[in-house]
Amino acid sequence: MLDQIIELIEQFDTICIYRHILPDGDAKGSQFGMKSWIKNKWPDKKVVAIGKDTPNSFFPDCDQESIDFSKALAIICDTSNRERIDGEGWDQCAKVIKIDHHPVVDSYGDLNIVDDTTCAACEVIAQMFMDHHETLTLETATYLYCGLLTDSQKFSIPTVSERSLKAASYLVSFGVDIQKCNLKMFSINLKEYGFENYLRSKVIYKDSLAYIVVNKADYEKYGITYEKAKEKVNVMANVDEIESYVLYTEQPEGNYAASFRSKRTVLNDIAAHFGGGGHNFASGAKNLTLEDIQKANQELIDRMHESQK
Ligand SMILES: [Mn+2]
Repeated sequence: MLDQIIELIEQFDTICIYRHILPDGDAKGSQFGMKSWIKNKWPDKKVVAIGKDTPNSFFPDCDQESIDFSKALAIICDTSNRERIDGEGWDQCAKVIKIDHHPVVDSYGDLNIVDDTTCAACEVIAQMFMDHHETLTLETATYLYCGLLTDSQKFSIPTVSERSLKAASYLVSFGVDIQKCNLKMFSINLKEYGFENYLRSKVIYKDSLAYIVVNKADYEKYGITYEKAKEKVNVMANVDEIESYVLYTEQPEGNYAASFRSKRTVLNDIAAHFGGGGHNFASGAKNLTLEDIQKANQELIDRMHESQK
């Protein structure tokens, strides 16, 4: 598969690399991992990372260059459907490669490399590099490792396999500083720590479901952005009595974004009922009303009852 990517890269002088909106560690890790790999292997090519910058102390900013998209190759990482692609111009590019690990809903690429048995787009990329015996720079390996680390939630979710750990080991063989990556990806400041404690105090339990409804005024009081607040669903993770958990975050324009998580219960079809989607055990939806929240909670409880039968 890497051969096909290499063949396409060699046909173009400009390569635009995209990721999904509201990028997480895997989105940025796969984007900047690919950018750094291409830049190192083909130093004369113009390689641009495209997307709206979000504050992050680790990954670089995107590039602000004018591009003739019609003569460019687009590589789109970690993005299941075209609506979630961050940035413009990809659909004007001469060829499009999709590299992803979400269940297939939209094969928008000319070349689609998707493996939904992996836990990260960074894992898909690392597997290809490993199978191809690529020698990576420390920078490339570090970006990919950071993405794999975040999407696998520190190698703890059901999709983590022997292959994931082999990919991690391959990346680490290029000198990745494991502790530094862990701190860069998971350290929080005191403000966020206070907000997490506030969220924990707001948890509502119903059967094996836990959920939090957080309003704009609540996160703003802690100086937390909507994007950051939305990531905090994991304050309900790793509790024996909680099988499924949801964070409902009020959107700046009103209504709520839902982040659905579970240990072993498939939930992404429930997210789909509310216009969203994602992975089996980690999915999301937007624009839920307070009434939708009640409905979603009931569907989750019913699903857990069904799966216990
Ligand atoms: Mn991902």
